[in-house]
Amino acid sequence: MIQESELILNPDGSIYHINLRPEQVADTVILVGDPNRVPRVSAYFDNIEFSTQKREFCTHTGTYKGKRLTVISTGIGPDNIDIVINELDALANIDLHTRQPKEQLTSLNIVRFGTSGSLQADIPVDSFVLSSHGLGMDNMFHSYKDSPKVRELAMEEAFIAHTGWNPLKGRPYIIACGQELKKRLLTDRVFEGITGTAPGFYGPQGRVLRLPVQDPDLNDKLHSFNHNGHRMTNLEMETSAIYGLSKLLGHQAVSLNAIIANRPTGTFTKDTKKVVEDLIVYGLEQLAK
Ligand code: R1P
Repeated sequence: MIQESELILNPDGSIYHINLRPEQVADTVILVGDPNRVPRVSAYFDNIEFSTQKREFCTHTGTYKGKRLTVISTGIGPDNIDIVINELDALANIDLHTRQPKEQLTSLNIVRFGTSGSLQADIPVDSFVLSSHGLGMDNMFHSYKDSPKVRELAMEEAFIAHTGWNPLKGRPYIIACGQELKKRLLTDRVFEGITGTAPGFYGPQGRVLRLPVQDPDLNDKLHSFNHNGHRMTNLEMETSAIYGLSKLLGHQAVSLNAIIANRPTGTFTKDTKKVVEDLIVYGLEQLAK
């Protein structure tokens, strides 16, 4: 039995942070960073059967073209992903009354509709990237004992050697996306590659405002990393954590990102709203097929 201090429930029986009960969540879950993006996704739903918000975790559940979907905001960063994925899994796979894992486990489909910066000049602003892999520079996933079982260890070694990675920042980890779900979401419209997940927006992604960074050449090294034909395409702050926890827990996960900045060319989209809207429409269409 999982103790009350470990699996925390609110007085209404909902799980602690995301504030949801099991029946309020669909088997296909869309993750977005910004809580304001949730109503922009659910605006396309046929109906919204349930909505709630606690802190940065805003949720709408409904149907799109007859398919039941939940969209939930994670806020920013891998630490929030630890909360959201563990709590979504608990709703699906732990009996909240007996506080025991269920015998029959449910595999969720988890899709991120995010925003991101491109690391390649030929992946321009306003394009989409599907993350073949998440490359975590954030350390969160190392807290889980079985993490080596799902990581791409050879690719990690190549990345560490290529970048001369400073061990003070922990060991980067790499996880592949859910291959079944990828088949539904990858088309000619979308670039594919390794997505770097950083534990911050400025220094950890090589942005210098007033503070110099530990490795000023890191983004160039990310740009030039290529392992067996897999190159790094973009940087954001959630994908590796989503991929790692989903894979350990038996869920399929894919991250789709709208490219709003191009780091090599120093450009930023003229219309963030439009490219995000386009990604929402694209992702929903592919999920409904
Ligand atoms: C940083 O501005 C945030 O935007 C990106 C990053 O991953 C980070 O969460 O994604 P979202 O727009 O999905 O939040």
